[in-house]
Amino acid sequence: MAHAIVPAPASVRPADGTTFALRETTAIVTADSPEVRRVGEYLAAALRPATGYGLPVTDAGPTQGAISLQLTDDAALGDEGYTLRVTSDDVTLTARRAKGLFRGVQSLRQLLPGAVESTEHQPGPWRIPGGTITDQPRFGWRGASLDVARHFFGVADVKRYIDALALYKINVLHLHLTDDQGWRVAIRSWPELTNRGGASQVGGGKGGYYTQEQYAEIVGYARDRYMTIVPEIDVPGHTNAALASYPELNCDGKAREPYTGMGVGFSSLCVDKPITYEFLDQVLGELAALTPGPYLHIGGDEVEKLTPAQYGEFVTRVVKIVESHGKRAIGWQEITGATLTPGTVVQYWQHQHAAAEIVSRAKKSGAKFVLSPGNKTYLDMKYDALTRLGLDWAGHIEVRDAYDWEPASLLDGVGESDVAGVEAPLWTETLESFDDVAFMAFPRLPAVAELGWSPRATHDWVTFRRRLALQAPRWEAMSLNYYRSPQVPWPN
Ligand code: TNX
Repeated sequence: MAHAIVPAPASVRPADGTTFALRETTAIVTADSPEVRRVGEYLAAALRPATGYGLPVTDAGPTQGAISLQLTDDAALGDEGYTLRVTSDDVTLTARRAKGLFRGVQSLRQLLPGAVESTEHQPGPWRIPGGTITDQPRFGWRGASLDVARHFFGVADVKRYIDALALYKINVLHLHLTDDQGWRVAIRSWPELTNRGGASQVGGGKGGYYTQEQYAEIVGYARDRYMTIVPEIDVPGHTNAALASYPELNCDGKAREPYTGMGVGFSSLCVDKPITYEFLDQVLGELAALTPGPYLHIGGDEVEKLTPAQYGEFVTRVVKIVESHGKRAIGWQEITGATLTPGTVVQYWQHQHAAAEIVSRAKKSGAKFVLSPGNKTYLDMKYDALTRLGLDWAGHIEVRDAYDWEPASLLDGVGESDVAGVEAPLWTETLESFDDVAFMAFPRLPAVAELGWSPRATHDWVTFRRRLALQAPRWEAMSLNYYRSPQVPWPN
């Protein structure tokens, strides 16, 4: 299997027996555009350490013998599509936008031996199989989320996760920034949120938070990889960290104690107090100003302390606050209990709940779905009974479970055009290190990434697991922890 790319490209035409070999003298030639040149530099930086080659990036040299990155006006490729042509003489990557070239570069990386990801010099040879790939995504939202509230993960860890996600053409990173156990992004008008609310985590460790500069650094790092950050401020529940930081946010005016357990559903903002809405306006306003992406995630899940009417009114108001700051709202499926505006996105997660009402209410308001079914996409679920990390409320999720489902027929009444995309959440109640995160995400994250990117016609477990198996040498070269599922024919 020469073209072992994940997610599967829309079309691969191999030229059997033909290969292009990277050499000492290979150049990367780009279109005369600063953005395209940056993609060329990204490719060169990815390949230099292991190959030891100079791989000069130039916008002038001959394309003969080179890897060339060019722009085309072929509208059929869309914004993220690309064509990758490999002959024995040269490699030509074309797209309408730099973004498409960036996605194509990920395919190119995967056509090289996995050892190319090593940060140390490797022997090679560095052959790329010949042929033509034409590719573009099925869905525009191919997300992963990371809970930095239950356990805090610093900027370096988030960047590492972004790099691993980019390889699988993920284009949304949803950061769960606040929860009962911690508030992880500094808000200048409410400094105690992080001073007090950011100072612990599940199990009682010291927690942490991002300064606004650090948050901006994450946003910029993601943007350089054509990935949108969607920040989540989870309200009205999951708010103990805020309630512990400011007594005035509580209905009884008394600050709560910091929480370091793993329970859910016990906290709520005080929906009757005007200060609650001033608070939200200022928090969401600061976050909107720091976030170039179009969405703010308002959570809305698992509220046990409010009546349905109180909840509905509250969420309706918060959606308006988000829009007053020029953003669109996304929330967990429970937000269908509010009056939503068109352009709002509903994130489906709880497969045990009757979906019919959620679907009809979302569709009535013109909202689209991001699909994160708990029993398929929750990367924090154990793989099987023996998995040391993770939870099991949605069941065990082996690699095949994460892969074998179809987004356009998951929910009755929700077809292809109602689906914005898919997202794989990673909750971190039981995860303390980057190695823990990677172990739960790999290899299931690539399975969900493929459902988001690849056309339905390519869906096939037997070929998927073979392509997936060939990612392992790459993960080893990247020192990326992963679960050696018995369902996957790993190469060694
Ligand atoms: C449910 S998913 C939650 C999270 C937990 C997760 C653990 C969702 C909207 N809420 O608060 O961390 O389960 O799997």
